[in-house]
Amino acid sequence: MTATTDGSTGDLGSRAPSDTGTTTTTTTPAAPAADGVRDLAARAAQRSVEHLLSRQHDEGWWKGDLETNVTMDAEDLLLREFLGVRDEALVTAAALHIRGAQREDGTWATFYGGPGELSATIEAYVALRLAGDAPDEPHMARAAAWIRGRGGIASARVFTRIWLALFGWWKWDDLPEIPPEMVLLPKWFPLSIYSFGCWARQTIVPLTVVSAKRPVRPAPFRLDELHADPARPAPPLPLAPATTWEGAFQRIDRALRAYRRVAPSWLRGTAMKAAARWIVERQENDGCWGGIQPPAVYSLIALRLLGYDLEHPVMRAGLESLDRFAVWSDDGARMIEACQSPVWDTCLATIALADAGLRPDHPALVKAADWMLGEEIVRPGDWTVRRPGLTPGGWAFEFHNDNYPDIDDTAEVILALRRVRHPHPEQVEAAVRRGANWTAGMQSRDGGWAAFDADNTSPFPNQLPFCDFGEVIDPPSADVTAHVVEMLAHEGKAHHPRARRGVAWLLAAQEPGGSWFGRWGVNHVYGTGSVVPALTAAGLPVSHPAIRRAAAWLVSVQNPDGGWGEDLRSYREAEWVGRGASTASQTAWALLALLAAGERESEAVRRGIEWLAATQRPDGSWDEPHFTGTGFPWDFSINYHLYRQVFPLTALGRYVHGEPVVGRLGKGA
Ligand code: R19
Repeated sequence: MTATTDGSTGDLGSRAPSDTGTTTTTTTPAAPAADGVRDLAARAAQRSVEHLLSRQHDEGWWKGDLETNVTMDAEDLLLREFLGVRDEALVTAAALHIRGAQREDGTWATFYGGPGELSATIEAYVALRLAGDAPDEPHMARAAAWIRGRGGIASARVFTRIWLALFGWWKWDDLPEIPPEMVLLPKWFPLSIYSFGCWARQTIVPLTVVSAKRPVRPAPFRLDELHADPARPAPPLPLAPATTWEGAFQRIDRALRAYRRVAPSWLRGTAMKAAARWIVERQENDGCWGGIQPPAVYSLIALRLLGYDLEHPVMRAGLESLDRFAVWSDDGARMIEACQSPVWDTCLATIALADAGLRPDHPALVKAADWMLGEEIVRPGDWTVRRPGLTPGGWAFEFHNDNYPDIDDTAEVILALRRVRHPHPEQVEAAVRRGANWTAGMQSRDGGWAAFDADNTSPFPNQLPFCDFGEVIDPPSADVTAHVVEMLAHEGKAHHPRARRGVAWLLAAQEPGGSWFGRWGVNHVYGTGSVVPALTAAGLPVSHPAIRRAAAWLVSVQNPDGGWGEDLRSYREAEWVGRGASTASQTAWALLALLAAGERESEAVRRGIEWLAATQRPDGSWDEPHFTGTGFPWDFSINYHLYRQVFPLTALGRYVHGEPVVGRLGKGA
């Protein structure tokens, strides 16, 4: 650990509050009455800075655990069982984690405090049976009874039923078709693999092979207890009218089943070879696929079915990479991360520390900048399908994901690099220029920005009966568009037509209540916390009606305790929008918006700051059991363990020192 704090308060106070006015937002000097709160905030920020510095890795990066749900752990065990590489120590450690996450009613949820979730509960139950837990043990019997009450395996998502089909616990015939010939469709064709979001594409390509091969490994036990009524199978669902999309796609699925029996073997063979090539070409140099766990597990199964043995370098590297998604805790439990967030955590931590007043040439910031510079991706990826002429230059979220740099990370890394005074400014300048240019070029036709692709907005993938879980396309979102607009503004490009179209996109996306939807964070508090600072950085006056409505909305949903929180149920039920138990990260997002909106002296901000100070632990950290990150709205939620540290620090820093100055360390500074 670097822990390069020099321990002096001077470090934090290097920017006097009086010189922190920005070129685009007004910051009022602290009123005398607020001085007590300012001192409180400054002390909380100081403790937080020290905590964050102590958690920087020697190589310059930060990485908090990325906690999701037990389907990751269950699928890891199922994969090893399927491939025949079961390891007793791993099974024991994973089972310990899975058992620890079960709730009183026998279920597993997919986020803290969430309702029992059928597919997760089935997968966790099966994993525990693999680990040797017997069906008549009370915790297992409770789970099985609950599963049966919800319709049993037949009611689970497609992914879960595929896992079960691999062991003969479900029939392949009762799964939607997903033909490998899809891989051969031209890039412009509806339902080409490039019409899917990159995470779905990387998952679906290997799954086409798996579903064509329909492998069944003999199961080590039966799972009769998970069927609602084994004697009476559920009647087939009636077809929707052929004139509806749903009905049309149901008929396509039927046609594909018929096709399966007559598919010319040369075509199938060609398609599977193309799929294998596509998969192998996309393996990252550390052995993983796309830096995320789901494509890796299915790619390993697909390649195994295509004849790759376990000793093949591709398979060995793939299996070894899976071990790096494991987080071990002191009690011997092993949790699998869906994905790892070092680039995201590092740029957010850099911004937090800089906005808290850490000297721009502080060794910790220079080290972080050096590490980020080394992570720049300068080779083309799958995004070139939609933007063939664009020069590469961007950042991914993970350690290894060169094929899929993302727009969100690239924008935030640029915002972070610009806050550091680097000994080689020309290096920073060149990387930032490439990144800003690439990001601008990834704008979608409608003026917004998505996470990984441009114009990934086809309505067809969502209609496939196969796609019943999460998001399968990557359309522009308010949070990513906001981060890009903020970055372009800080690069002095607020008047560039692309930035102006981005601003117009954001203004049009504001909800009637004044908030913005949060695609990659929970939920409207995240959207609004992202958009307001972007709009003011882009030059909108704080008196603009959109900013006023946003600020009023935030004030209206502040909790009586002074914090903000938004329950994940907000993705489903309108009455939860903006409502939920206060959390550190969500309180910080609301404060970032209110501070950008010129509300520094307001009662709402003062109470929010006091909430952050009061809930901080003595070591400078915050606790946050609630999941405030979003993988897919409602279906896949993330607890980013560093969010609770970086966002409160950013908010406290901006409260004490004012808004970041646009282009402060920009060109030549
Ligand atoms: C902002 C930065 N971001 C824009 C990047 C956030 C990355 C979040 C982590 C993603 O991890 C994943 C991705 C995909 C899956 C899936 C999955 C679901 C459906 C299909 Br079809 C394919 C895959 C399951 O778990 C995942 C985790 C914050």
